[in-house]
Amino acid sequence: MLLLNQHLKHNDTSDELIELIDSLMLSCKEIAIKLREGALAGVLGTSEGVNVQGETQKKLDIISNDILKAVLLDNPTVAGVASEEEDHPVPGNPDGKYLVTFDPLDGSSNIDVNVSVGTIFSILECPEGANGGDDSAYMQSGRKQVAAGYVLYGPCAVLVLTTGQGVNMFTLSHGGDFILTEENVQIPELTQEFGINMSNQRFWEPEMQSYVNDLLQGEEGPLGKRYNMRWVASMVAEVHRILTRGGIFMYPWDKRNPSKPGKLRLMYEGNPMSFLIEQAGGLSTTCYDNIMDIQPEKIHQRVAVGLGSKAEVETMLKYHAKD
Ligand code: AFP
Repeated sequence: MLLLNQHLKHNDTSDELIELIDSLMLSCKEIAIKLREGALAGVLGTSEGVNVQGETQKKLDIISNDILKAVLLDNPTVAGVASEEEDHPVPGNPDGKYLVTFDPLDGSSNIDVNVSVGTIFSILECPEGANGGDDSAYMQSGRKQVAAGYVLYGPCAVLVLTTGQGVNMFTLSHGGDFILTEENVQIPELTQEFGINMSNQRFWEPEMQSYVNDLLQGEEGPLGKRYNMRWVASMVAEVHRILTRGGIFMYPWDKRNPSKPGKLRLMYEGNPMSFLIEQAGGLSTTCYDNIMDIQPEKIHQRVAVGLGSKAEVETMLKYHAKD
């Protein structure tokens, strides 16, 4: 039985990074407790607030954000944090080594119906002399991530983590420890399962429409096999399914609002999930560029996402290839 800290030490993770991951997990355990209590703790439902993206905030979005902020900003390694629920980054220790971006409770529209949600995080180094309260400090491509992961709050709470040396899964025990349960996770190259919100079909680019039409044609179509479809509407649950049994997940560009290329956010959804997927042997793309190669311009920047099993993502990319 290997505890998270022991695993990180075995892999020569620096003491500072271990300390930071410890704080992140302390926050996630608190969030897990709040989620478990649900209606008993009066935490379900919608708050009065709207976040910077104009989305209604759930009470638990705010509670989770407050927990993460308080614990992380108390950690001397943290120079600043940027969250989905904060308009601007919040500075921490001016001498701190790391910046943390996070989506405190991804999939929160699912809370009231008791479906899996998760906390997604990405860790970057704070550039020399930069201020963790300035957007500019965070404008680093996904390739610069030091570590990334998520905690999925499902029937059990699972941490999925990469520090750039593969992907490992840790299950939260009754005693409050994250214990290594899956080592060096690898995504199967091929799949017969896809996830996309089909209700947006008419807004997609013709290339994506054509790819999904072919998926739906199954064994009679050009792809020659029957596909199944899953859509949880919590990205953490979709990525977890893909890491566990393969598949392709897409939240593509759509024309509903040209200023929002896709629904998902680059800094705390696209980049950390792409880091995990690539480390597990998969691919993650906007359909045109590798997500982790994008040079960010805004903290809350949106990005089109297509990720999962390598061969399947490559097939999707062929539909988008410009001659
Ligand atoms: P919420 O956190 O607002 O529930 O959004 C979840 C999410 O960002 C991502 O986790 C899902 O994959 C996606 O949005 C679901 O989007 P649809 O509501 O269009 O299905």
